[in-house]
Amino acid sequence: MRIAHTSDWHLGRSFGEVSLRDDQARFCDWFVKLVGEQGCELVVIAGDIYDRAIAPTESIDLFRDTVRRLLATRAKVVAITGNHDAADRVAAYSELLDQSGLLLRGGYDRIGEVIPLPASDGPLDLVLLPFLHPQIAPDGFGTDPAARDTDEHGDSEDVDVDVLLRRRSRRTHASVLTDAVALARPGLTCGRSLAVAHAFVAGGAESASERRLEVGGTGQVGAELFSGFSYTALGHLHRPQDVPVDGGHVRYSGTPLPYSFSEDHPKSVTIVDLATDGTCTVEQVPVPVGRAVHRISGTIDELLEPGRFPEAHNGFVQATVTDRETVREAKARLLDVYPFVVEVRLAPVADGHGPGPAPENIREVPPLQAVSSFWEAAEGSPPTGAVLELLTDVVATSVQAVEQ
Ligand SMILES: [Mn+2]
Repeated sequence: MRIAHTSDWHLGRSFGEVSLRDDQARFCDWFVKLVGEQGCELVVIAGDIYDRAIAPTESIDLFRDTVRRLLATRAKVVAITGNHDAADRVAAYSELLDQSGLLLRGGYDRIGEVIPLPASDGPLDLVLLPFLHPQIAPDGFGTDPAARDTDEHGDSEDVDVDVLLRRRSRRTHASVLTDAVALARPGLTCGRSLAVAHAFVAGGAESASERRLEVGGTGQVGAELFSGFSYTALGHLHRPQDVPVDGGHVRYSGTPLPYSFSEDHPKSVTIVDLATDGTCTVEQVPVPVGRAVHRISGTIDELLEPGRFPEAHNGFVQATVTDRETVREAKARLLDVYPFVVEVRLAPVADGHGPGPAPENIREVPPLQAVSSFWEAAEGSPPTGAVLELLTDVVATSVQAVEQ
């Protein structure tokens, strides 16, 4: 059977001040066509359907119309919620939607469920693992049983509030997801299985635009959690990539469009051919719509020179302006050449005469030298000529005023 795997649509997102509505709609058009042309039986959207918990109505409309058109190609659609989605809103009607061919899951309600999916070439066991927030897990979920026994001192009938709170605070993304997978495993019967999850699996490469699950790596889960599933369709990381694991194929499809300047890699969706014995082949299909991201750097004259950065004219641009003098209206001027310049950074290049080593005691630095160092750090070169005269004057006057 053939599966189209995608994730992190982030419908409703903007790039800087530029709305991505039209690009996202164009992606959806292209994707529906691809699914039809490729004869995909199943479409997988692995979380972060929307960018925000309260999605704009135009994004909700776009998702509904896209799903309707996907179902019209006779594919089934499975989607889970990610950390950006409000699980209880997005998955509110999941029971009713099952009848339509859209299997949508969010939150803890249906964890442990294995959905038997009859494909044209045989059965498939489907396990949907939406993003699970550890702190809202049901009691007893995601808690190490050994720790639970110590907490309770053998008395499981009467657990006090402190114990419950302690237990709750000990939960992690790994612990709740481990429990979720463990609940589902006994239901796997047919030898071909697909897991869909939204998580930061250890070994994956991050971009700048994923909202961190936790600080300091505790949000990560081990890839071995998914070993034994024929294919694991992941969402969360925005770069398309395989995650190495023994016994199975674990993969991030990445986003359909770049959502930060760190995402200068080509965007794609993944087409998976999953054989009845569970072996799979994977093809990355480039997404032909949307704007690429470009980081360009130079003096304002270099940046404005026609044909200097031709590939950047149509893309989202982060421009670093390296002039040592102040550049006025940099963004407005750059907009003439790069209509989608989103970010302008002023980073004057120093001329090699650095401010010298930091003094041991800042109070020993003569005031004029301190001001000159600051000027050089801000402007890229030490003050000279009229500027130096003016600064000398101002410093002398100020010193006099302080001493009086
Ligand atoms: Mn995301």
